[in-house]
Amino acid sequence: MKNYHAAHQAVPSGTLTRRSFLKGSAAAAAAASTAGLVACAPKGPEEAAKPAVPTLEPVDEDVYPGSCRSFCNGGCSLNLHVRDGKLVRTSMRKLDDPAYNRICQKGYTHPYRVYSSERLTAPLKRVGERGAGEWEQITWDEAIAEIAEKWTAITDEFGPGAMAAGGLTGNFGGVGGNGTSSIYARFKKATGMSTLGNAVDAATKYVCSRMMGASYFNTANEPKDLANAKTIFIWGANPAVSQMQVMHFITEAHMNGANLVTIDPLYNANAALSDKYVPIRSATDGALALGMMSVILENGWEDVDFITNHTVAPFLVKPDTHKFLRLSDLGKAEAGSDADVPVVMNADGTFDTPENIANPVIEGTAEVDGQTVTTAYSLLLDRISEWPVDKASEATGIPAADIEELARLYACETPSTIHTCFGADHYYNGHWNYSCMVALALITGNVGKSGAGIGVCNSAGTNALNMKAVTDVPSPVEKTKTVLALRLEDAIVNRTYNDEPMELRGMYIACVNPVANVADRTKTIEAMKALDLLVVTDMTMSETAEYADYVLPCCHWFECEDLMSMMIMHSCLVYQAPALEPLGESKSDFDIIKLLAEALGYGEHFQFTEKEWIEMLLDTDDARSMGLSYDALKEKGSLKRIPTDDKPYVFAEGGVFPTTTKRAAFYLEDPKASNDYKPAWDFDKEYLPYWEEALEVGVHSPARENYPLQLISEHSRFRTHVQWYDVEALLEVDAEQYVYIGPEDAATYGIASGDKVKVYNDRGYLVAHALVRPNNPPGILSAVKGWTAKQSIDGHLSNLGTTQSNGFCANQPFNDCAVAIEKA
Ligand SMILES: Nc1nc2c(c(=O)[nH]1)N[C@H]1C(S)=C(S)[C@@H](COP(=O)(O)OP(=O)(O)OC[C@H]3O[C@@H](n4cnc5c(=O)[nH]c(N)nc54)[C@H](O)[C@@H]3O)O[C@H]1N2
Ligand SMILES: Nc1nc2c(c(=O)[nH]1)N[C@H]1C(S)=C(S)[C@@H](COP(=O)(O)OP(=O)(O)OC[C@H]3O[C@@H](n4cnc5c(=O)[nH]c(N)nc54)[C@H](O)[C@@H]3O)O[C@H]1N2
Ligand SMILES: [Mo]
Repeated sequence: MKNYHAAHQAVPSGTLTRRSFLKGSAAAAAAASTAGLVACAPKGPEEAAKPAVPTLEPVDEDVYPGSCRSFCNGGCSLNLHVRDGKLVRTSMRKLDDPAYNRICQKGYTHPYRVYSSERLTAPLKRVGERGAGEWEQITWDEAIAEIAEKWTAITDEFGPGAMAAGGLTGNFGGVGGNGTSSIYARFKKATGMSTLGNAVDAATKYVCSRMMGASYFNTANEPKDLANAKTIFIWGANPAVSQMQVMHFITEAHMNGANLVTIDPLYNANAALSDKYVPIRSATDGALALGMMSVILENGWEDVDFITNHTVAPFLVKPDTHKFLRLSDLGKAEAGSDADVPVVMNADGTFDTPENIANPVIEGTAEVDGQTVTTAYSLLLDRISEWPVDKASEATGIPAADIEELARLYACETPSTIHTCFGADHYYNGHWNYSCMVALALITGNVGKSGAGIGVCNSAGTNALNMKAVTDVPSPVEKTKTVLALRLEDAIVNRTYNDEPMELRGMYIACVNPVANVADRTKTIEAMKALDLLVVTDMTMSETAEYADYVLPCCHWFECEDLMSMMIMHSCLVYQAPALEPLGESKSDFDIIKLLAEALGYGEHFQFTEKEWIEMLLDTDDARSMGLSYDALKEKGSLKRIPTDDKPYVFAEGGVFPTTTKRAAFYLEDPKASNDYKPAWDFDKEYLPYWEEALEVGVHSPARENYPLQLISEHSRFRTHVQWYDVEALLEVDAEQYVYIGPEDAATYGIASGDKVKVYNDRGYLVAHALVRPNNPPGILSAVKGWTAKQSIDGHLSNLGTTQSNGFCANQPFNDCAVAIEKA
């Protein structure tokens, strides 16, 4: 194994003083101007007479369609250029929708990954202590037989749920990867395994779906629809890094006159491009949205028609149960029946269903059966009235006049889009932040139309895929269990979950790397060590594989056939041809699952080829109507899967939401937690948009006493999480992980660029070189995640995060992380 730690220490880092920088830049400028002169000099006759550059002999190469499958959400289509069976380069392959034709530096550097010296080429069995790095090479037959024997011993004693399956961003392929339509999903059902619930990015999706009724990642319009926005708020996202394909549309919209605002505690590339940068105090986004709503209502900028006809505003809330008044309360339907819909009130005080009352009352109360019912909108107005602009200003650190201007822009210069991802999500109060932001979108009618929206798009909009391929298999359990990654210590070490005994004895891990990514890494490692059986399938020796009993080598994405179907940044299905032979003895995940299924006694349910799997998935009327077939995909490489011609997909178009009432809900009559882990749930905070401070980094947090600084994790421009860590070309431009610190904090703590610093709290530490940069305001450190322990000087970024999470939402609060810093 290579040790990049040694390599990067040789790189002179952060030693640039202002003086040497000036000297260097003067020299560079001189060189540039000389070069410029040469290039621009008029050509003399001799120059002009020179023969043209000789044309190159055409090379004999095959070009296959490929799909980049990590979950950066890009889902790019690639051409794989293969000579003599070797991948020599990758290039952009045109997508079926040309609006999305672009790839990134990661897509261009795959040959480095395919032929990385880090690739695993044979099955390995642990021979030393867990994590000691002592392995014996074994055959596939031995590996599968031994794993199956140990697996069966566990499930025979403790039941099918004692084995759990993990998967996340490694490969979102819909055939052999971790996509919802993959053979892995069928395997989980067939075996009755538990699922390792990753608890990442949970707040945004949970709130957007509970308020607007969509599934995971599916409440924004198709990215190219950003062209139709008049105002775009980049609010809790870093598209310049983490949604690179979308950044193109944001930039283009801005060049065509759209207002662009970035709301972020850190100054970054999005902020530099924007008309207005709003440095917000971390995790106070909910308070900002509430303050903006106050301003909007004071000025009458709300969209009354949208509120009345497309939200729950006119529904009447019963004080005792928090539920809506329904036909059954009026004796006109059987309680709980489909006909028992919420009623609204007419100006004359009568009640009926919304279809029968054209302009229902949205504000006020009424007496029904001796109790006072209140419209949901009045309850929202009460909540907003708790947040006058001055209070919001105090909470967020944003001047009141700026909040007023943000409110005006967002509500008046419409349609407005909130481009968000997980910036305000990765906090204990993440879902409350988003509950207020979604309410803001709803009261201004900035959802359900072109140029508007909030959330992340999966461009799903269709039922193109036949999920029977996944679900049509018997399961030994009634319902599979989910074990939150946040609760591994409970489940594995303490053997309790939800205050009940729990037996989680083994794990099968593919496409995920919990040791590197789950908060509080020390606890994750303890949990991995306490398992009876840990099997990891990966391309390289991940930090989780280091603790495994068996490591199975999977092939690279281009060495097997697949279909990328879960797309966020474009609208196409992307085909992967099996362009290369699997390296060494590596096998596709598809084949590995089939081998395991066979050995565990489920083989009869896994008798498919990749081609047959894709054909099963595309066996739907939607797919046929859009011409989606295996042969067409193979020929073109990608096919559009949105039946809207050239019109971009718009979520909840016309204000028709995929909820039972078809309305968006800023009031929830029956708030449900995102998970079944039941610590004390506080329902009072869940009915209406709500905000309170973050757990550790809130200004009043007790954690601040010992740990006065916040640590924000940045995602890497050059990696998707850990993937691409072994690409030498990228390591040349991105040689090490820094701790970024603002000039004020650097002065306070006596830290200069290039100093080795230790960032720490009770949970652990990270040692890295500091880089002083003005992007970081006082009180906020940041570091890019995705660097492996071996690439770090000492410690790990994931040592620092807390697993204390909001019970209702169960998201990992990566940025709700209080730390201190000192020179190491
Ligand atoms: N401190 C901190 N921690 C964080 C975050 C943060 O901001 N700060 N962000 C969090 C977020 S948002 C996320 S989504 C998670 C991501 O966490 P993970 O999904 O665990 O990310 P990776 O470490 O890249 O792990 C993916 C693994 O899949 C492997 N892999 C790739 N392709 C294949 C394949 O075809 N087959 C198999 N079997 N394996 C494959 C890769 O080699 C890699 O080891 O991290 C979270 N962790
Ligand atoms: N190149 C690349 N692309 C990726 C990934 C990757 O690792 N590399 N990971 C993928 C994955 S799994 C995910 S989840 C997405 C993540 O996509 P994003 O959510 O866009 O993730 P980040 O790049 O961390 O950007 C979050 C932004 O929110 C800001 N922020 C932090 N705290 C707050 C806050 O309290 N309020 C506000 N308003 N802003 C805040 C941060 O400074 C940062 O600029 O990216 C995906 N795309
Ligand atoms: Mo993520």
